[in-house]
Amino acid sequence: MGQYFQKEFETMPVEQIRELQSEKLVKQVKHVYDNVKYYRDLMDEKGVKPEDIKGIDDLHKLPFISKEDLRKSYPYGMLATDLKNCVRIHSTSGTTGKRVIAYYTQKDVDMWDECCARALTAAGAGDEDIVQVAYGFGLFTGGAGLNGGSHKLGSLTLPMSSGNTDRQIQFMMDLKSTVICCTPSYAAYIGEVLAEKGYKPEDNHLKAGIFGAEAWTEEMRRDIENKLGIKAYDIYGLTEISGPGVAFECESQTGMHINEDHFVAEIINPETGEVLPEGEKGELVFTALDKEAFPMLRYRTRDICVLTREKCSCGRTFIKMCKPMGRSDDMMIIKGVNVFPSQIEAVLLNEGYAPNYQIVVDRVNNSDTLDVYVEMKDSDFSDKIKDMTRKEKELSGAIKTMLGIKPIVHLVAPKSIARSEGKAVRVIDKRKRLGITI
Ligand code: DLL
Repeated sequence: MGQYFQKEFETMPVEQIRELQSEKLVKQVKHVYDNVKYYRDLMDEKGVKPEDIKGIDDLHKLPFISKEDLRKSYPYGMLATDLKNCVRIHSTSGTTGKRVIAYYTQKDVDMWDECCARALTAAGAGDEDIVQVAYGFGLFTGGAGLNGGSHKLGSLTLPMSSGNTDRQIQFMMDLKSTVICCTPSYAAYIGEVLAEKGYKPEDNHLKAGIFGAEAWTEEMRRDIENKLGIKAYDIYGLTEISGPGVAFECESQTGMHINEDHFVAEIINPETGEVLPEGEKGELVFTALDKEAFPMLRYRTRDICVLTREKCSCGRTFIKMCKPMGRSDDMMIIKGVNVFPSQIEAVLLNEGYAPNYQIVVDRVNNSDTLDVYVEMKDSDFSDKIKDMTRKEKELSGAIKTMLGIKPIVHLVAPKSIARSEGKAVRVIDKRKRLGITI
């Protein structure tokens, strides 16, 4: 294979990549300092001026941006250009339910689409392929990103969005899709439904799948590959840094190449902020070098990861990140949605419940489940099943409004949830038994 979408960048000698990054960083810092008051204040507070940043070796001098900063600067505080230059937004949920809104100029969208086209090309796609995009479309970046990448490549693009599995399968079979893009859990589910319908893996025309947005294991990779008869590739990204395609896997399936001509990655100690040497485990931090509208400098992803720069058999020179190994905050990803326990707690309090609750997350038949056990106050406790069921439904609806996903709520007797003497165990993530750590 050895196919590249933009060979000159993807195989650029490491020294040259660093020069390119340095050149871009100097310009980008000036752009941000001049146009984003919020970040200018952070720099001033730290006593750093744009002139202090002469290249990539000075990156560590810049202040970090955290999700909290994005929440504080909501909705326009991080915007670095006139709104009239922006052509699109995408969004993700934030810690207190306040969403992070990312803005894109046309140039930003083009750069992002190219990153996704690189990922598709690395998975063997080209203009003769039929790419079924079964990530969600809308505020989520999954659908739009892979859709844009597939267009850049000239593939025939099926903008299916997620869900409606019968229709997915009908299009996949009738139009002979060759590449599918969706979350790994949805891919596994599609595989199951195909088998239930009596299809064998060789009956479909798929050759590759591009799966990401949530944690998945090597076992799950093998399961999906067997069920669909394909090669399964990982893809990583986050809304703040553009979306999918920040990093992507090549045929060697040994970690994801970070698109280093656009993004600089660092690993830091999440407690101290100190930059760690290559090969050490810590929090992944990204600096976007080319973004015009929403230019993140040293954004703390909270993803725990390791970076390695080894010669790759695919010929790409970009550094590789391992699969994210967990998070340095308490964010969970459930059915592809970012969920913080504090969001659920906020709903409970708002609905008049005491904050005695437990969240149980699991993965059953390759699909995430969310159960919330909520203790009732003596005054609310009723022996009428009808009353209890109604209350459970109401609470489930209120949580769905906040998160976008519907939990099963179980109202339980007063004082029945174990009290803890230390940190309360609010979350039981049973997916850990499957090796899934996010
Ligand atoms: O999930 C972007 C995306 C869409 C990536 C489609 C890949 C495919 P957010 O909703 O902002 O963006 O969530 C970002 O998801 O910080 C990670 O914790 C997690 N994540 C993304 N990709 C992977 C992956 C999209 N391949 C957060 N493996 C990130 C594990 C992933 N976790």
